[in-house]
Amino acid sequence: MKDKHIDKLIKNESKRQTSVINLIASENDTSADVREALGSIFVNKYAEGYPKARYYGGNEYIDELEELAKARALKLFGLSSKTWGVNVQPYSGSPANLAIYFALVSVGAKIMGLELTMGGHLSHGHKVSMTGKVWQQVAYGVDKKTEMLDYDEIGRIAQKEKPALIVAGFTAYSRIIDFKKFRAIADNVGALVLVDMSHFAGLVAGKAYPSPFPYADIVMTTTHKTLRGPRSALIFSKKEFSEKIDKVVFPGLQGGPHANQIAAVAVALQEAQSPAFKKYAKQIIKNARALSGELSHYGWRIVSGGTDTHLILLDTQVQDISGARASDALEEVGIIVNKNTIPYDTRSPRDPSGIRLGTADVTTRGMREPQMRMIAGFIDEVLRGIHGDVVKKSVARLAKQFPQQK
Ligand code: DSN
Repeated sequence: MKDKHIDKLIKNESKRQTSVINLIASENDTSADVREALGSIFVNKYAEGYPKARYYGGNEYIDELEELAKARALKLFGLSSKTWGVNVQPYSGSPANLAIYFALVSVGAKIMGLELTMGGHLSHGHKVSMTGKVWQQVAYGVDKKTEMLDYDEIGRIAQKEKPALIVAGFTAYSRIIDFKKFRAIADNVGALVLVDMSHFAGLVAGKAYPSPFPYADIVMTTTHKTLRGPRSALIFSKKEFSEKIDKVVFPGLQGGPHANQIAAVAVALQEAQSPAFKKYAKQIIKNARALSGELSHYGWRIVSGGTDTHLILLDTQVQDISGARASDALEEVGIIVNKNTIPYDTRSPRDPSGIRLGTADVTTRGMREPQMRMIAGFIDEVLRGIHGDVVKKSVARLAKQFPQQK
């Protein structure tokens, strides 16, 4: 690359990524093919509109690309184009959720979503997000004792508040979601069900987690978490809602689609159809359970007592360590996590009581249960403030043994 400064930054970031153990639950390690498509010549092209209805000439290959991406998306989740539509143009998850609400929920109406500090997402109606300013959020929580969803309570809140739309699917909830119960709760009050499967889409694709499609009206997913694609988003919707959603995505909210991003998503969707990806999805969960089990064995408290996904919430406050301190201490030795609130947190989101861990990236790099047990040991030692230098060397050694995808 001629730009030496940017070239250096790319090389430094590449070195950083290969030399750490990345446990950020929303990140993954893309294939070289995904990155090649993302950096392809498609980046040069404007294609406002949809296939065969563009506002610019020269879109024959982009039309083919977008149709292919849509077909692959539907196929991956076993959907018929007769009953489901998919929009592959959203730039990312938050604008995708915004588009869904603008298309289907009247301004000022109620959106019901999991409270942010209990594992929800800003774009599920939180007051600091545009979604909480244009619409009213009705928040639900998790049960204080089990730290899991309490469907009776969610049903009671829905009955009282009569939301127009209920969001299921979260950023820091590690258990199986009963989509059928959400459907029944929504039907009782005439609400729509939006499943935000951004975190577990790859697990659904790999048949390692229940599919929300039989019960949802709309399913949104980002493509870069367990699905292992580039940063982007997809909106699946029952046919009756698709036209409205398409009109909000373009021209309502966005301009020209990022064709290079759509190309990279299409590559990831094809990769996710392979038998190897199914194995991968199952291994992510096995790894998360091994990591969580071993951390419990060392005496750490796992929120809700375990995990059914790629994600683990660890309560660090039980050992009198804040989430921020834990995250910083782990980063010192090359283990990358994020600080996270835990249900009924008494601390602030800037320095909460826990950390969130995820196994999507380390599983891509080929790590299995024995490595998860080693990592649990490293985390335990670092958080207890022992053997920092020794752990740092061990982390570097382990990371070197499991390089990123080529
Ligand atoms: N920021 C993402 C996450 O880390 O879960 C969600 O958008």
